[in-house]
Parts: sequence; C-alpha cells; structure tokens
Amino acid sequence: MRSFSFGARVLAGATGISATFMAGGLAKDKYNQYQASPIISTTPTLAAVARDAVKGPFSLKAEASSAKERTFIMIKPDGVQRGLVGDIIKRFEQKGFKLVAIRMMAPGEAHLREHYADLAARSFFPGLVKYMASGPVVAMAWEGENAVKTGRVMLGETNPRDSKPGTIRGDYCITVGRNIIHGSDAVESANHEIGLWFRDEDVCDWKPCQEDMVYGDN
Ligand code: IDP
Ligand code: MG
Repeated sequence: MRSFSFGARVLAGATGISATFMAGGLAKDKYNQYQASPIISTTPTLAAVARDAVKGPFSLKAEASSAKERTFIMIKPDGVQRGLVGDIIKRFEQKGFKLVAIRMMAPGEAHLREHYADLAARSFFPGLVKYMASGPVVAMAWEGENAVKTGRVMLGETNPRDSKPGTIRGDYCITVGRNIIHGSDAVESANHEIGLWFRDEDVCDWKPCQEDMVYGDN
C-alpha cells in the first residue's frame, strides 16, 4: 500500500477523504458513494468505515483500502486463441485474488484506440490495435491487496524475452507483439480501464468464503 502515515490519515479524517487517498485504493463504488454524500463529521465516520471494512481498529484503515484495490486484466486475442484462458484465470484465483468482473467480447478498433490512447504516438500503435481487434478477448477485474502491482509481477515484463519463468509472459509467450495479456500499470489507470470495459453493475461486490484464510494479521 502507498505510504500513508498516521498523520496523513488523521489529516484525511479531518479534511474529508481526499481524491488522492481514494484513487489510492478505495473501490469505485465506495468512491462514488462518498462523492454522492460528502462526509461532514469526518473523523468518527472514517473510523467507522475502516472498522466496517476490516472488522478491526482504525489503524488498519490503510490495509482495508488496499484490500479493495482492483486491477484490469485482459487476455488478448492470442491468449484466447491459444487456449490459455483457464490457466491464466487459475493463476489469479490461486493467488487469492477475487474475480469481480469478467466479460468475453470482440472490441472494435475505436475502443482499443481509447484503451491504448497513451501509446498512440508509437510506431507499433496501428499494428497493436489491429492485433487486439483480431479476435475476442477476455476482460476481467480482479480485486485484492496490492492487486495492481502484484498483477504486473504475475504478468512479467512487457517483452516476454525479459520475463522470468514463472510469470505468465515468461511461461506462455515469446515476442512482444504477441504477449497474450494486459494488466493495468497503476491504480489510477486500473480504475480508468475498469470503467472503460465494464458498466458499474457488471462489477460484483462479494465475499469469498476463503477471505479470512487469505487475509490476516498475526
Ligand atoms: P504493457 O502491456 O506491459 O503495459 P505497454 O508498454 O503499455 O506494455 O504496451 C502495451 C502493449 O503494446 C504491449 O503489451 C504490447 O502488446 C505492445 N507493444 C509494446 N511495445 C511494443 C513493441 O515494441 N512492438 C510491438 N508491440 C509492442
Ligand atoms: Mg501498459
């Protein structure tokens, strides 16, 4: 979780939940909820939210919000064509992350241009969009503590050549042009991408029965 000192937490409590804090980890629905009803008496309310979220003391609030972090993972057309959907989902499930949205679809080029807008100036951009539009993809949102950063570690490097064995790209692919999977690179881009690929009602809030075995402080 981002370094969020106790002082900063108190400050956030005294001034209301800042956009930075929320972008740093609260689930989108919580974010919308907070935006819709601004908190007036902030400190006790914030503590209550933290207690509700983690069933523990206020000091665990940062952990509570990081447990809610979501990342956007997409199996690209080559991953689907090569029959890797099950293996990739299995890795995220076995890690302990929670699947909160999944959708198979054939995105159009306009949608893909938006998804990869930050790469529009790159020479490979037209080829990337064409490749991504060449067949169905499986779009997913996964939730869990540190889901964005850990998701990237699980994927490996952008170029499979530099990816370690044990990572998805390290194990299943060879070239950067066919690297089978996408994963968000930051919490902010994850929230943006989840919003781009899913409607709010497609994202499920649920509690896996194994949750208390995956998360715990001793
Ligand atoms: P990432 O997928 O690891 O986040 P980005 O730099 O965001 O990597 O690039 C997005 C995608 O664009 C890559 O996953 C890959 O499919 C493609 N790409 C990146 N660099 C190259 C390249 O040099 N040649 C061809 N395709 C590339
Ligand atoms: Mg990227």
